[in-house]
Amino acid sequence: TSARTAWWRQDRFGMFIHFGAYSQLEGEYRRADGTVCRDAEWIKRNCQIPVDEYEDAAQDFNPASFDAEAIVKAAKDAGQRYIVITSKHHDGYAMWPTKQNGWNLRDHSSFDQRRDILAELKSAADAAGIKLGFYYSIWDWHDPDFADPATFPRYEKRMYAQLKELVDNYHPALLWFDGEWDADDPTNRWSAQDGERLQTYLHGLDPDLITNNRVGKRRVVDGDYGTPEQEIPDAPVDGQLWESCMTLNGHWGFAAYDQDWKSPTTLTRNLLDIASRGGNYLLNVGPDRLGRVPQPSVDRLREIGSWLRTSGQG
Ligand code: FUL
Repeated sequence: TSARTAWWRQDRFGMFIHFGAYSQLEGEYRRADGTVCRDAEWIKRNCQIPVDEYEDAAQDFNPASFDAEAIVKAAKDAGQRYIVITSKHHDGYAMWPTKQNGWNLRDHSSFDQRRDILAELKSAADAAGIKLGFYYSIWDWHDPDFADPATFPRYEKRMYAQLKELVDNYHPALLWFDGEWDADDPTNRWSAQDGERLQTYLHGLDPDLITNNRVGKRRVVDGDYGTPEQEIPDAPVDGQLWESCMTLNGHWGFAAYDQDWKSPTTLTRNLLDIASRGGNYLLNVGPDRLGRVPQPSVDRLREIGSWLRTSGQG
């Protein structure tokens, strides 16, 4: 275990935030024939929303109520010590004013053009002594150069440029990669070597940057830690560091119809269970179209925090 991961190993408990253009739909896509298809951050693909319709929805996206200080406070009250927010999910929509394309919250939305939610979150987190990291999907459904092996190098160049923007402009402590798997997409050819090259590049930009294993092929040697999803492994694999990421209800992105919230008892037990096995716990919130964290999420975070405080762990 290296010095690089020292803070992360100590922090143990973090907040995941899934927020993007999909949040505008709040989990529901109404087709022209009146039928409704439901999903969260996967809604574009799983409900087969045509590109122009998805782009139209993003044009209306106006998360005016996004409140970085309130989010950081909710994390802090819960006993969470780091935050990882989606800077770009599989839909390719960038949540910062990237210069690599126009498919981003600054150039393709109804949001106040002076605002930058990643910058807001960074300064609120810094002020509270909370570390900030960014989720970044390698898989991209929107960029036309992604799916064709002949043009993939052009996509990859833009991806490197986007990551440089993120590192240089926001100084994240961690990058949480995703979407490296083959899924059912034969054009998704991200290889172990691609991952190693990216990792080397990132450490050239900032040697302290922590990355998860999805930067490569989820091998023990890929990135700094393993990423079990919605599960608590019995034991660490080969002594590898690990972090279980989990949802508070059944979805990562906001889904208005999903009111199936886990109980504070379950959530607190999960934290203890994970910590006792030497892992980290990354617990997700999905803000609504206006950028507000759902009240049931805030309530549960507060309950976990109050348990930690009364039991002397906080
Ligand atoms: C998965 C993604 O496909 C989900 O949308 C979510 O981001 C989860 C944390 O990782 O692989």
